[in-house]
Amino acid sequence: MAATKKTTVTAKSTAKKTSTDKKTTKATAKTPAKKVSETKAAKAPAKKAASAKSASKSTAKTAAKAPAKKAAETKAAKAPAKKAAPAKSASKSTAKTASKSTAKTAAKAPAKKAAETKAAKAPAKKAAPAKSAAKSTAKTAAKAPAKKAAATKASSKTAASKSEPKKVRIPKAKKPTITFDKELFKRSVLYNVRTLYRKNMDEATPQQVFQAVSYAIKDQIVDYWMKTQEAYEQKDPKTVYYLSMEFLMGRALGNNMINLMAYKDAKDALEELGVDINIIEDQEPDAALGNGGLGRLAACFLDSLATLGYSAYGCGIRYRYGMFKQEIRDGFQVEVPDNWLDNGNPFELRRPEYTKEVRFGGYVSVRTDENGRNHYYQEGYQAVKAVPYDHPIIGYGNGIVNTLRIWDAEPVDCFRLDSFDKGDYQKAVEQENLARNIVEVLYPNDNHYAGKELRLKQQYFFISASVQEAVAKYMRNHKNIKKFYEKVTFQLNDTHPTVAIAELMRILMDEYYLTWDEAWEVTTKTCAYTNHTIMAEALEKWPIELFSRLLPRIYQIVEEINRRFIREIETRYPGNKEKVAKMAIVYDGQVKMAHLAIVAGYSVNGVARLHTEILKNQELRDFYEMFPEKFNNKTNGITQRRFLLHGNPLLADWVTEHVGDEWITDLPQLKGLKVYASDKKAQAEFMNIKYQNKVRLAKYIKEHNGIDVDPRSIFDVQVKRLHEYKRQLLNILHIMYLYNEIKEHPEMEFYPRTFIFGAKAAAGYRNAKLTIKLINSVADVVNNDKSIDGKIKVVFIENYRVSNAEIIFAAADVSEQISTASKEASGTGNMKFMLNGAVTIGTMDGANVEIVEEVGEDNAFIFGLSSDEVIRYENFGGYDPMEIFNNDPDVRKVLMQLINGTYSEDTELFRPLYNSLLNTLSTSKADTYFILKDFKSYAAAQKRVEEAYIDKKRWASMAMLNVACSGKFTSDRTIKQYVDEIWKLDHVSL
Ligand code: NBG
Repeated sequence: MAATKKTTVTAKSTAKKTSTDKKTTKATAKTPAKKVSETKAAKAPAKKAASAKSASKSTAKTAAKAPAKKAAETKAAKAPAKKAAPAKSASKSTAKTASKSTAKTAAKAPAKKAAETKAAKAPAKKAAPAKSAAKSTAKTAAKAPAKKAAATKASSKTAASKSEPKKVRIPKAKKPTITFDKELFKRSVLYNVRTLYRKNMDEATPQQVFQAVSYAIKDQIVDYWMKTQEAYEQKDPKTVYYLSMEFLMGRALGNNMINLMAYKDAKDALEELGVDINIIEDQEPDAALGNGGLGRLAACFLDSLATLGYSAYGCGIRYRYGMFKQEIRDGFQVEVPDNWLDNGNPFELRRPEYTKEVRFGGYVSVRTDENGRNHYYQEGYQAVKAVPYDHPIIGYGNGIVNTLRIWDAEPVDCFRLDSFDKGDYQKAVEQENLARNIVEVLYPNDNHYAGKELRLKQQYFFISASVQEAVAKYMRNHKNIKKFYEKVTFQLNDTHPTVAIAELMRILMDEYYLTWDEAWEVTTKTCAYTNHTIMAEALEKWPIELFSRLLPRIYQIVEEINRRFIREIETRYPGNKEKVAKMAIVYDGQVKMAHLAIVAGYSVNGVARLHTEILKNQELRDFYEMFPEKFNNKTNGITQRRFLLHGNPLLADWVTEHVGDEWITDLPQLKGLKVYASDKKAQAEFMNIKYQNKVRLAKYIKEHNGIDVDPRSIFDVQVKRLHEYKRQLLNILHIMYLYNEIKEHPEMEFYPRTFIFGAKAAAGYRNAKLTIKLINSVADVVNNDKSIDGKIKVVFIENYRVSNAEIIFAAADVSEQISTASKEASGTGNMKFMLNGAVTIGTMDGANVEIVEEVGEDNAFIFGLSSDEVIRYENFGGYDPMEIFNNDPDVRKVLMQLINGTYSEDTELFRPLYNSLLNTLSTSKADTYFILKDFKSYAAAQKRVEEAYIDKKRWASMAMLNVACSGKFTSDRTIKQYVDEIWKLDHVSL
């Protein structure tokens, strides 16, 4: 049956319309010829192509690059053997060259080289950090506890099986498939500095050296990238497209070197060139194309997919400005644009040959063919060109290089004034503006739906391009579009990419002429949905008016999906109007994206066990009742390659010395550390490493905040997005309370503490921004009060992001995970802290529940209402914060200090926070997040933290057990579960 009989969107004359297909072909065919820069890019050697665009920006820095073409040619001629190979034959010669150069190095190599080559041949586990593997002490150490480890195995097994119904086996890399040529790398760096900047090493700025180093690394990546794609062509594995508005990648250089197993070699090489690798890494701006956990999860997933050897694309948007740069002025957050592409991006590759056209607005016209089938055409639309940029995603030590493909927008046609009549002129300007605006900036909202028109445009823009390309790629190698789902699966990262469902239906019906039922079968076997929140304000609901105006054909399809779904509800629950009202996709003037994703998705998953249970029993109860088989849990995870191996090299080496290096790709190996938790020597070593990391962070804080902190104090850290439900306010109110206590009882025992915060607030989120100001105001008072003898320090780290997070996690003693129970879907920071040996103080929320289950209640500090209690209060009432205010003098004192000038001369400044807790204005519910309710139990838990810390042995043991028990929380485990239970991908090795 054809899509819909009823054309709800104005169907105007169809006479003018030729075929849609023709138009697309024409547009694409025109494209390359016109774009000068594209042609240039295409001609330039691979490496240059990427920077072609930025190189053309003539700044002083790039002046040296200016004669790009010539430079490139000369370079090719002079370049070291490997590079000289002409671009075309490069792929063929890759294998040869690679093995040749290894052989050559080995032949030349004196003792040290030989050892490296040997290491390279040895099984993955030995090769990793060549140095430490070679240390015989390491070996003995690794062997020693083996027996003991076996003893603890039984008990740990039970713990694991409690939380993990199915044991996840992660395939191990059999042998290292990659080599890194250090000498070639050095030559390449020197060469790049010369050709890019006409400088010698000693003249180049750190930024220039960073560029040169990155291009040298990219050279070594490209061979593997091509080999991987060749292997995928041959083996034709099923591919997952991870569709996400956000990829919070952070920096690429260090991570790429780590995953090439080249970090230590590169570090030595740079040292030999007189350069400190840390300074070079610090030159790279974070790719902050995400807000928080959701975007960082996507980045960790890409790392794991490549490491485990699965064919995967990340698909997203190449925002010109990612997450804003946060500056703190006078204690307030100020948002500064983050021009992350300013110096060009050495790792990206522009791929104009995969350009797609995306259409907005206009109207749909219908034409019936001779067989009586309706055909739908979008007309009078505005179009924009989607041009992909590819970023390599390197698997750890296995030679697999997947792709993160992010789309840039360009105007469809170049501006040719002469050929435009008035109407065309107007349209051309509008299309130019559309292209300029659409990818301009990431909306800085975390867990919050803002309903902006441009946001919906962004969503459809990258989804249409990604789905078009996925279909086109499939059709290049397969004949039968009806079997698309056998080779392709789309994972929708939250509801943001949900238009993919209707877009796939559109392509299948309008371009491949499948019937509705055929298209529906393919679509519902292709799309799967992950829910990341139950926060009501985060749910995406688009007004019909906006949705249908912007995406007329897509809206028709959504309406038809809705019509059929309502019929299904009515069959199942005859006469039950309430069900329809609650479950319909289009209702009350709104398009509900979560409902669409659930109805069309073959899988619906939450991101931690508790969260999934809440979805099934509360938020999505009706849907669970109707489609129980779709619901499943995938507890989040994080990549240990970035958050331990790269972020905490001291601990990483220590761990390797004790349990070998298999943990890098098999994190549960860390359980071998359990036997050391009570070993005096190991405890001392471990705590010394923590101390070194605290010194490193203290130095960072001194440099960036000008505050002196004592690395011997307890580092108590809360870093995450600022949101009321995450309750940074609870933390700072408690600090105010402690400060009062110390002032009132100067003689009281108090172990010095440094409270560290880091958080960005959404630009328009008043209470969140005010909380930042409050933290800084308390810091001002407390840090400068000589009378408390430095017992408390409060630090707000400016511009919290992935790169400084790595340093912060490594240095933390205490991990603050204090969200209102039921509100934090999972959390992933909690896992990064745990992996780095911080002990959690937290509520039974999100993945905290599973963390406590792994590490044991004795090794965490749990407090506060349970999720059931919170939900009960929410549904049935019974909580009045005023009662606590009236009866608890400590709480009352702290709250009064918000409005009595203690922390601000302007006594009205913090009034909104005060009001949010007590609702003196009766405008909204008081203390929505149960801060006062949990205050006392939080304070008691903090007291227990202090007692535990004073007992050095106990603390060391707790911290070490946290590391030892963190194995479950690797994103490798999460991805393996997605692969086995949802996506059913085929494993590929090179
Ligand atoms: C966030 C949750 C976190 C969770 C991440 C990743 C959104 C909408 N959700 O608890 O708040 O860890 O997703 O799943 O950003």
